[in-house]
Amino acid sequence: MRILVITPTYNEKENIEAIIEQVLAVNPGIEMLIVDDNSPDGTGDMVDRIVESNPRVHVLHRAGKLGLGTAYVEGFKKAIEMGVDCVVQMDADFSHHPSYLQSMLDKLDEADVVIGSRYMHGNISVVNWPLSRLMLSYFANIYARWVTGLPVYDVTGGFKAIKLKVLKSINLDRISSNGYAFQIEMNYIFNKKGFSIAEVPIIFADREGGVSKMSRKIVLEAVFKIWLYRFRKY
Ligand SMILES: Nc1nc2c(ncn2[C@@H]2O[C@H](COP(=O)(O)OP(=O)(O)OP(=O)(O)O)[C@@H](O)[C@H]2O)c(=O)[nH]1
Ligand SMILES: [Mg+2]
Repeated sequence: MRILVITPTYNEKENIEAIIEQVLAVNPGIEMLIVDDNSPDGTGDMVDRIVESNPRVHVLHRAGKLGLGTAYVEGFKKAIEMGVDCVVQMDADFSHHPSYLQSMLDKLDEADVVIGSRYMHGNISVVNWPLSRLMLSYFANIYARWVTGLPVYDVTGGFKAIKLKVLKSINLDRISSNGYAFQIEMNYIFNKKGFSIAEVPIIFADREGGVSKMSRKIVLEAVFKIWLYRFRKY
């Protein structure tokens, strides 16, 4: 199976080399696509150097910080072009640990989409986050589940394995959200199109190096935009 792990980056120079190395070590079928938004810290140049010596690593450079959602959409289009079998969405900062990749890929035998889940069966498996951040995420998740009615424990999580046939069936240009709401919107579309979604438990740890890109704008987008999905044509 040919797997493309897509990782958007913005100022991840402290994590990028290690994450690439550890992801590729999981399984020889894995390739990586880094979507870098012209990170001022030079992450993109570091990735260029890795790409030169490693044919399993690919990169897309964008002109500036255009958001996580559009980075993934460009990555998905590239995955379709490459003709891989599935993609994995993964952050660069080790919150999504490479050690869970294989169990998520294995679970694709049973479902079209697999979410690495922080909140299964009422458990909370998040470590090292300040309580305020955990509360925000936990209640955002309950709220998003309530609004969308999605049968998923971790609706806002960004660690996902997705079969290519799922992405091919979606009009990627119709996706309207960019921050955390992007994760919810994607799940909404998967569910609406009748694809099966499974979850496997992960322990989510706070980022290892670098700084957070969380913003009020991203939270507000999620709070309001998710009401609109049911009225959209996908
Ligand atoms: N290409 C691109 N990547 C982004 C952008 N915003 C965030 N990222 C990357 O997306 C991944 C997840 O970012 P977020 O969860 O939004 O923010 P974060 O900085 O990880 O925040 P924490 O959850 O506190 O770690 C990381 O690998 C970031 O480098 C963006 O606008 N463009
Ligand atoms: Mg993070």
